[in-house]
Amino acid sequence: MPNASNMPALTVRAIKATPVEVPLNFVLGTSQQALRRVPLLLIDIETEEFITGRSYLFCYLRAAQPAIMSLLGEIESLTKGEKIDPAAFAVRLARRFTLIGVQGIVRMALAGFDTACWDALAIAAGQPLATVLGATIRPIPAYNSCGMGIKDDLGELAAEAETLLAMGGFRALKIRLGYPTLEGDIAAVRAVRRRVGDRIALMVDYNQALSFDEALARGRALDAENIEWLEEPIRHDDYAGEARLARELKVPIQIGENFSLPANMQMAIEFGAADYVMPDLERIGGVTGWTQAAAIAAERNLKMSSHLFPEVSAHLLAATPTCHYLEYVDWANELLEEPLAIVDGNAIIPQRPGNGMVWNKAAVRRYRVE
Ligand code: SMN
Ligand code: MG
Repeated sequence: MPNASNMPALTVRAIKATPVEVPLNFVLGTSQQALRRVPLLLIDIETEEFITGRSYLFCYLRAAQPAIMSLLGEIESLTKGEKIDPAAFAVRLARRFTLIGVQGIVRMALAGFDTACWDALAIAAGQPLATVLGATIRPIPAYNSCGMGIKDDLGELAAEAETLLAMGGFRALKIRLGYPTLEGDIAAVRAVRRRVGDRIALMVDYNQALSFDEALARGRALDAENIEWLEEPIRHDDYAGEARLARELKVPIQIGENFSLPANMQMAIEFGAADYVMPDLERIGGVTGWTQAAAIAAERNLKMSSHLFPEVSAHLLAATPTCHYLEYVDWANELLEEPLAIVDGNAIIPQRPGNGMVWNKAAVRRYRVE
């Protein structure tokens, strides 16, 4: 992991946060909720050296946007005038937020700040983020995670699968499960499989919908369906339950979008709760947290994928020894001057300095919320 002491010196001048809400091109019908629009928070860290670092957060709820903005204001007052050093900031800010706790929206604000700091450093170094992290730029295998929500009409689901695969030559996609019955889940998987053929990897995601017994029954049925992974079948923090499922089932258990900081991932791994892991940039602790998580996964030889934030995650997966799959979503495309490109099912890491994200001002104006 590079350290900021041998990186260009940059000084925090201001943190700007812009709340937007973007409509999704494909409704995301999870077992918990159908997402039609997503509230994002665009972050710009301005420096005395006139370099700006960028990141964005997914706020889940509109109500979380002003709360996270307010926390970023607090982070600004704690770092203004200081030299950007993400590892040192992480330690100092964690101490400053110990009493409220560094989970939930506090964690998201800290991760957004960390990620934008790394962008500024990489821009100042004149290198893509992946290169600054010591990686060689290469295409990153991706699956299309847009849409594929729970649908009454399985013909429509199969048709959506075809559309999504064609978007960038994808060879993998994720189906949201948690239909009222086991038979409903299997029917959905088979409808998609029949349409896309045997060579496409299909992941399935329950978003924590099942009890342990239901998960065991549905997992056994899925064992026969050639599934790439079974994601969050039960409560995300029931590590003992997930470990039993991982032992009983052939289909690999995938968790990680709810790991809050690398320590949480470490604990899950010690339980044997996961065959694969997929940390989320804003929950694992930004670029700093991700690189620590990648080292933990490498030590255990566990395949590691990403959750959302494909633009930054592509760089991070290039620097992840056990890199598995990038989760592709198109949510930020309209907001970016140059959206992440997918070619033959791989994410193409841009050669531009930094993480490559520059806001499209007209789109930001269009989707800005107050
Ligand atoms: C997911 C969770 C929350 C928002 C969007 C998508 C889902 C995933 O669990 O893994 O893509
Ligand atoms: Mg998921």
